[in-house]
Amino acid sequence: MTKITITGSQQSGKTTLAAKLGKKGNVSDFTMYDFAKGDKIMTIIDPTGYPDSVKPLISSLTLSDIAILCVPPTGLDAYAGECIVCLECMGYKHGLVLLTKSDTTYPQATDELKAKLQKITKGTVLEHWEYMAVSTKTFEGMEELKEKIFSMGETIDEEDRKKATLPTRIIVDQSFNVTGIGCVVLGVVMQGTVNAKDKMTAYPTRKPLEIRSIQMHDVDVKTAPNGARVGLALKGIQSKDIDRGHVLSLEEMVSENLKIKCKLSPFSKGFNTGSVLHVFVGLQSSPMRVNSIEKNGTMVEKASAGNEYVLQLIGTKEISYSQQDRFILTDLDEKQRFLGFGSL
Ligand SMILES: Nc1nc2c(ncn2[C@@H]2O[C@H](COP(=O)(O)OP(=O)(O)OP(=O)(O)O)[C@@H](O)[C@H]2O)c(=O)[nH]1
Ligand SMILES: [Mg+2]
Repeated sequence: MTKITITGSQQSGKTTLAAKLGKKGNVSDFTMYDFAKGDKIMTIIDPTGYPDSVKPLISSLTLSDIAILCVPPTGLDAYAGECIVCLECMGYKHGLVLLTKSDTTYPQATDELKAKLQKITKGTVLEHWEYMAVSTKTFEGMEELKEKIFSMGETIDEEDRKKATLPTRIIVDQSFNVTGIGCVVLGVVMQGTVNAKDKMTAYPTRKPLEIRSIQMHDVDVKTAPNGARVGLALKGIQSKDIDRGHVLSLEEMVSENLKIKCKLSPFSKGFNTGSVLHVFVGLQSSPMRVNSIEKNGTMVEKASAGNEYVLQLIGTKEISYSQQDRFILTDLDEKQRFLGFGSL
């Protein structure tokens, strides 16, 4: 079960591509498209609320395994540049660069664009991503693209199997009430395995619950592995008490404030003590004030591009996280909004 986020330049054919790959399903500030044929199942996410907001981009990528960066013959725009910084901050492992609208250009120009992009992305997570030329008009490259996604999906499933015995964590992206069933949530098993009758807790609210039943792509199952997109009917909790971003887990840390080690992107403007950042973890986010910045044990006033610091951040909203989570730091007032990332 492969989950893919489509990012890239504006008007590069992202939405057209998503609609060609799957059937339109759930719509919010990101739109899901589903494809299922035998055991080949994929969900394609189009973060339509981006670039207005960075949240749908981070959320879609968090819920996915593969990122696709679409670049049309006209090249990268500022938003595709920002998507690259985002992928770099997230340490995104699997992805593809698609040279879209190939029907409107020539093979030589496509090769030149590829060489240019490879130069720009050298030293980033995109460095070893494969390039493919596609057209949703002539269908050039579309079959190869699907095959590529499924073969990458097999590698990812293999990696997921290794994480199946870790403590179960599920990120919720939707919750609603179904008459006669009660609270139902949709989300992704990020780690471990979920079974019917499991007792878990919703974080950051710390509300206990029980898994009543599980569905994967509308089919009832008793258990769902790491990597699966699931629908869960829950017992002991009401849909008003659980929301997008909540984590179902056995144990998470919960706090309003954070002390994290962080690395700033070379493409950020940096920030000062007293600045207000928007910190993302999973599908949660919180505005936080920079209380202190420490560099090699010494307090400093400013954090600058490319460097590492220890930050003390003060927030007013509880967020939940665990030891291995990555925090994404953003400044929503800047043109390029991604500042860097942090860890505990
Ligand atoms: N010639 C050609 N046109 C395409 C192709 N794919 C998309 N288009 C056209 O390009 C325009 C933009 O397509 P969208 O799919 O909306 O692109 P998008 O990246 O989702 O656009 P935004 O969400 O606004 O950034 C539309 O007019 C499409 O019909 C293609 O492969 N070839
Ligand atoms: Mg679009």
